[in-house]
Amino acid sequence: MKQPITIALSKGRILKETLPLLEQADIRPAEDISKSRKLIFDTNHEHIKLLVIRATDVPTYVEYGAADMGVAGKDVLMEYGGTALYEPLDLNISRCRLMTAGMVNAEPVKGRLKVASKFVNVTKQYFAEKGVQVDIIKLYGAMELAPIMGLADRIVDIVDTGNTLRANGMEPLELIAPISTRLVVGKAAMKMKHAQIQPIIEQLGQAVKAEAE
Ligand code: PRT
Ligand code: MG
Repeated sequence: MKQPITIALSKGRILKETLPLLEQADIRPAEDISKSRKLIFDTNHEHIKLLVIRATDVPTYVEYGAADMGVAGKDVLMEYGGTALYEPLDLNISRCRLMTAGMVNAEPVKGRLKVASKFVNVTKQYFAEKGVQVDIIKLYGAMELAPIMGLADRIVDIVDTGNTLRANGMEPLELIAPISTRLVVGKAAMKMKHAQIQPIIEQLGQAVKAEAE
């Protein structure tokens, strides 16, 4: 009997790009995830189950062993922090950049810089490493609104084409990190379920390579 493996997937845009990679690695959900309200899915392998959860919850499930492996954006993993997860594979999907941004033609800031973001840990670390003192304002969405309304001088957010920033009179300023989606594995799972996990990592690695060609 194979040991059971649970893979936690980030729903939303990452999920759409993850499913074709899983398919190439011969892992297929037993039913159409997009047409279901379920959170747990059987697959074509009796021992493999998929969870479909919020991206920010993926590292938590994997760290505590409630899932053995997971798929999440590097931005989410950086914000989660810690060393509890192995990151054996860059899936090379949902690529984007984590950046600072501000209003075009902004007045020079007097006093401490106010920075709005949902990535408060990453923001804190980035400005601390630069030796810049900032006040960080936690938001849960629509970061672009904060400088327009005078809530913050800068934001830290995901940028892809830059269209969202431009549409709101803003511009990208500094690159914090290039972002892509990663496969993560829990430390306990890697040890206890290595025989089941290693082939999945290898097959996903092949799928990523095939995509790049
Ligand atoms: O919706 P929810 O709050 O649950 O989560 P979410 O919006 O973070 O999830 P989702 O499905 O949007 O996926 C987010 C993950 O996809 C991130 O963690 C990144 O790893 C990755 N990713 C890749 C992106 C983008 N590209 C992206 N463009 N995540 C968000 N965006 C947003 C960005 O926040 C901004 O509003 O798109 C806008 C910028 O895009 P451009 O093209 O206008 O620059
Ligand atoms: Mg979203």
